[in-house]
Amino acid sequence: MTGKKRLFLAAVGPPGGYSLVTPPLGLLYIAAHLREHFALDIRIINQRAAGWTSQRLIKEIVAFEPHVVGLGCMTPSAHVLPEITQGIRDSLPEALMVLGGPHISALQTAAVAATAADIGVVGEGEMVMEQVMRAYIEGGAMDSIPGLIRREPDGAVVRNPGSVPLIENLDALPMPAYDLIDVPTYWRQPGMPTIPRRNYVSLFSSRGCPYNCMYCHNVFGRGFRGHSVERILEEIKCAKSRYGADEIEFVDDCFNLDRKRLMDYSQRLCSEIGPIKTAFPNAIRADILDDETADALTNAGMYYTALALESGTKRIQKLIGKRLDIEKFCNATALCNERRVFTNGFVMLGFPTETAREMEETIRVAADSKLHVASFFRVTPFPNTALFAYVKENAPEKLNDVHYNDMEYWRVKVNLADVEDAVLDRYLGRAYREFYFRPGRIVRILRDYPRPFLLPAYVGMFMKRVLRYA
Ligand code: B12
Ligand code: SF4
Repeated sequence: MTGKKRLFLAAVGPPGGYSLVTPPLGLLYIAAHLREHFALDIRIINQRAAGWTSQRLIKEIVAFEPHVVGLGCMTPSAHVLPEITQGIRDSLPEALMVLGGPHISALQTAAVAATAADIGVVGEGEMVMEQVMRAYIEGGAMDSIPGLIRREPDGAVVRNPGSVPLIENLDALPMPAYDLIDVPTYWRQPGMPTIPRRNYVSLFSSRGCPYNCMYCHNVFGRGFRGHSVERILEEIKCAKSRYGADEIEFVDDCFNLDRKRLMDYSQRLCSEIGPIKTAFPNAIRADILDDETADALTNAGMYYTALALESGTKRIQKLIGKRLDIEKFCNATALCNERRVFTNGFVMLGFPTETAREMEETIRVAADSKLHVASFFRVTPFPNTALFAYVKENAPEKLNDVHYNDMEYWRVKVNLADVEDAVLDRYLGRAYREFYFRPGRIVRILRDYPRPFLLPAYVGMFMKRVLRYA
């Protein structure tokens, strides 16, 4: 085959409901890598950012007449994959259709079999997509690509033996292809921090996490691999100069795991570029944040961070494999509070075997901490996690209530805990009331919320959430 090939990459996610939108970093990394190796005409669409229905997405893909279509998605959006892949197949019978992303990594062959796609990629996509494109363009065999999921001529979906090694040197990957999306589109949409209108670019500065939380999807393995400080600074310079961003947002699994990298980064950012507004809606593990690293990050521009508590009891921390030091967590909230860094806590209620008393303790720890705001989630087991395996083995009947087709995850009614459904509901409501109805907290929110003039909208949103459970 000769000439430029057309590649359409889409992050699948129907609009509506729980519609947070962030740049599709996975696709941006893949596109950047592929165009270094092949002559390609690439189009990238984030379905939710575009606000397109599945039918509209199919129409746009078909109109582009791609040789290869790559679709990525998370499990709560996967229910639209059969319709989308069939729609593409009907109009473009020759196109090679590849699926990837967290949902395919979780459900693997079953995820591909449920669709009309040809191929599925588990885990990191850059190297495998390179091999797939090479085989497609040069006429090579897909069955020799290690770990690739593929549909055989008789329709059976199989997985090739072997697995693809993780990318050790992340800096060898080109910078995510932000030039292929309209960056300001993301500034106007609700993102991860509950702070609207931020001119930001997302960075994924490391892959992999050594912790072992039982509800987590291990997309990037347990070994921590970081981009160099040099590379992070290069991405920040580019975000500022090419896209006009004045803020960055780290969405790593654990940015502060490598203390030396963190300290070097903060020091060099300040001396070589200057501090930049920085949000960590993910990426900071609270019990390894100390005075020195909190200072370094604040000096470098950190003004917002999420800190995940999940449970306030030692027993549940051990059970779920997070093993967070609760005292150090509380200390980290105080460190951020002293530095006026707005903190958002993530808390989960309803772990398997969790008792009412343990939920009370978790709510107390969160409410007594110096977190500014918090979200209390109902524990939901996702396939191919240790949590899912645990529930399947110990209380399989509880999985009957789990469905993933609803983006409004707070409507999911699963209850894995050792309490009646009504009791879990009550605690979810009580958590918000106990957390928010404290004068000290309200004063701190008013003092530190990064966009004071947008605070009424924020408060309204949270009140709705409280009332939903009340
Ligand atoms: C930012 C983020 C979000 C953003 C949107 C992310 C986005 N733009 O895609 C928002 C806030 C909307 C979000 C929401 C949710 N998220 Co989220 N999120 C993340 C986070 C923190 C970073 C994503 C990211 O940018 N990663 C960096 C890029 C480089 O990685 P990547 O996207 O996975 O892409 C690589 C591979 O997956 C693959 N790949 C990806 N797409 C494609 C496509 C093709 C064709 C191919 C071949 C390969 C491929 O190659 C890429 C490069 O190596 C991840 C954690 C993580 N470690 O990734 C969780 C994560 C993706 N989220 C997760 C979950 C559970 C959720 C929620 C369900 C949470 C909730 N309870 O509501 C919702 C679901 C929303 C929905 N309706 O689908 C899980 C995924 C579980 C699953 N089975 O799908 C993750 C992995 C967290 C975890 N460790 O468990 N999330
Ligand atoms: S700390 Fe985060 S990324 Fe690491 S295992 Fe736990 S949930 Fe997953």
